[in-house]
Amino acid sequence: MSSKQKQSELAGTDAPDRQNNSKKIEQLEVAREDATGEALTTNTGTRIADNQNTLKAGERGPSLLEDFIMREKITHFDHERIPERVVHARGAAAHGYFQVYEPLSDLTKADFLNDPAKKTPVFVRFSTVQGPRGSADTVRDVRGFAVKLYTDEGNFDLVGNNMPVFFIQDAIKFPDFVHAVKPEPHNEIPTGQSAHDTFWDFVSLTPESAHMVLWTMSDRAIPVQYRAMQGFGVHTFRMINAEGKSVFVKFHWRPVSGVFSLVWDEAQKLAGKDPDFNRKNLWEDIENGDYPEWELGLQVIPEEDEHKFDFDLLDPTKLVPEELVPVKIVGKMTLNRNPDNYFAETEQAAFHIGHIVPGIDFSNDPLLQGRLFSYTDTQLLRLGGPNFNELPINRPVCPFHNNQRDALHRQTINKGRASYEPNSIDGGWPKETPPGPSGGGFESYPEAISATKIRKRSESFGDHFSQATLFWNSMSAPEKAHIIAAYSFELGKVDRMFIREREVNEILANIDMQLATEVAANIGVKPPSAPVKPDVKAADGKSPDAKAPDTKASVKQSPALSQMNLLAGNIKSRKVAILIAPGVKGADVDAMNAALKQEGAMAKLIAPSAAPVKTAEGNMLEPDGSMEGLPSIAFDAVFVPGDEAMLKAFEGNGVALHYLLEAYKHLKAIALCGKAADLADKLSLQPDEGLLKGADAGAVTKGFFAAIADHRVWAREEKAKAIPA
Ligand code: HDE
Repeated sequence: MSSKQKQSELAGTDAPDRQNNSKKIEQLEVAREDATGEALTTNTGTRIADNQNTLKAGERGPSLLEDFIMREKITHFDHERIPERVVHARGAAAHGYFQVYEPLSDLTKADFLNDPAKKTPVFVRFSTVQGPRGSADTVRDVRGFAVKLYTDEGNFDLVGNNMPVFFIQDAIKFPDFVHAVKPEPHNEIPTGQSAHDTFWDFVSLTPESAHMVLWTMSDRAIPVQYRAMQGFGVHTFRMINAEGKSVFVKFHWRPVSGVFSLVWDEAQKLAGKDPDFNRKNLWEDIENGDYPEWELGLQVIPEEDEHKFDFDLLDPTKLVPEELVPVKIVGKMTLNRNPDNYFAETEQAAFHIGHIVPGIDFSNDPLLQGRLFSYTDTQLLRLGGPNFNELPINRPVCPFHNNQRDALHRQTINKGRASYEPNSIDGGWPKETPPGPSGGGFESYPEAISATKIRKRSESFGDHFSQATLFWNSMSAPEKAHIIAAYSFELGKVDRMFIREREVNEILANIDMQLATEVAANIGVKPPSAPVKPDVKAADGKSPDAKAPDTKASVKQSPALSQMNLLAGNIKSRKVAILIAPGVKGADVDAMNAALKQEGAMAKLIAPSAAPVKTAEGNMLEPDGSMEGLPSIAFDAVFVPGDEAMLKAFEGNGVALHYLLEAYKHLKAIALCGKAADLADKLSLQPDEGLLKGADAGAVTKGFFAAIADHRVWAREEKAKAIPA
């Protein structure tokens, strides 16, 4: 049996719906290794007879240096670790494909954006930024959203985040920013958190970070799932069409599942009870055939409009409000296959913003320009030399030839005698491809530049607060309350009072006085009477709070920034806990299960213990987990079938009672059937549109599904505060 056959039999990986990314999958197949049915050998193929005992001088004697089998095994083990990514160390990834809806020939000559029949393989890695490889998934942090598109014209890496702006305007400040947010140098505390002095010291002294810090204090920093996040290219890029005409573009990924987040208490608990929450959901959804999808959106800005806005398109701390430039949806990305090996694929994936293809080009954003240096540099250290693009996960699916040679871990065996150009010995091959409308060699956009060499930031980068205020003004009341709570939590953990004061007076008060006043009250700082001019000079030497004149295109509110407006309006891919216990009404369980399935949601049966449960009808149900093992925080909603038996199951069972109380506290949809409805009174759960009671599953389904689609019962938030955490 071929290893390919074995592979597909084991994992079902050749299912037809996973074949769309086949070019890359076929390429990876060559590197796949499957030991099923094979002999255990050394790395040089010698079959091993005893893998349990070292070669010794006598049964009780010393080990012999001669034992090449033991030495090889232990040596390899000793060298297993490579440096983790200096940022974005914790991540999870999946394979899939991208398909454009209509040819975008007016915008770009990039081939993968011009052929709707073409399915371009992708590998996408999601990550947190601050924590190490072993840290928890659900911490408050930015999420990386790195997409590698294996196009027929070379790899295009769109290395973005789940937030559309960044903390700093110039790459030279990146090491300072990262040192400030990472664990403190003397004691390596805290892990996976920005709630500490050095982070707030830096950002309170860096007004350009105000906008992005506001995003990280919002619910965007605690997504429920990767598939529930937007992705953004952040920088302004260029696209160039076959006629050589260029436009500016901003890249967006819109999740088909909608955008929704955890609540903070849930995020903190998950970090302990299920640190792999996000990566596990991604994995399970793909294994279950419930493939995460995103639509690609473009904001297109003609060259002549470059200076039309009240911010600079090159400033990465600014977004382009969708009210000024709508997002044009152009294609869809589907993730449909899990990696076979975490290290070989996810860990060794080397993303680089500098991997682009003809038809796409950079802008002069100084953060983008600095990144062009950093990504190759970091792979040299992390992956041990300049041949990292030869690793199976990084290889392009199109041919690649050049005169780069040798170095550590070289894989290819380059034939020919000439490794230079021009040459006549090998007929001059490989040869350049002149630029062309399509299939041509890469050509940088011939942007005219007349400039003086200077270390100075453009004055057009000087307004640091208007867009932070725009974001704040665009939030709904619950979102604003969460932002205030997040600043209060984080700053409350800052030991130095002068840092708390600086953040309130010089940053928050410049964004919004209500925000500053409420946070101040929560962290023991005297509420400001007026915004204080930041006591630092921006890099342009001007005061950093200078607001741009209102003469240019601007907006005061952007509904597109509020998550409340980004729900999908359905319950597809939501996770629902169906609680069961001996004597449960099996008809309710079956009815709800079927109804959820029909809507594309996923249900799990959760029992007091992991033991099988006998229904009132006498059937046996296998629970998917116990209430302790799969707590309510792992689900979007909870369903309690009838009847009296369920009431009994809750009696004297603190874990079960906590299950419902916690779901209520976290504003989740809860449906109670038959006699089990008495639980609401027992637990003093006050009725609202997310707490459904009915005779049976059929009676509650409609309201239950509507509440799940809304994701949280925000109206309950005040009442729920009384429930102990
Ligand atoms: Fe990165 N960033 N970054 N970054 N970044 C890295 O590259 C860097 C920035 C982003 O899943 C590193 O391979 C500099 C913005 C993602 O493998 C490193 C600057 C955005 C990932 C690096 C930035 C990102 C990285 C660490 C300021 C959003 C994870 C390991 C100039 C648009 C990719 C690595 C993955 C990773 C440098 C700013 C996104 C050190 C110098 C802005 C998603 O090269």
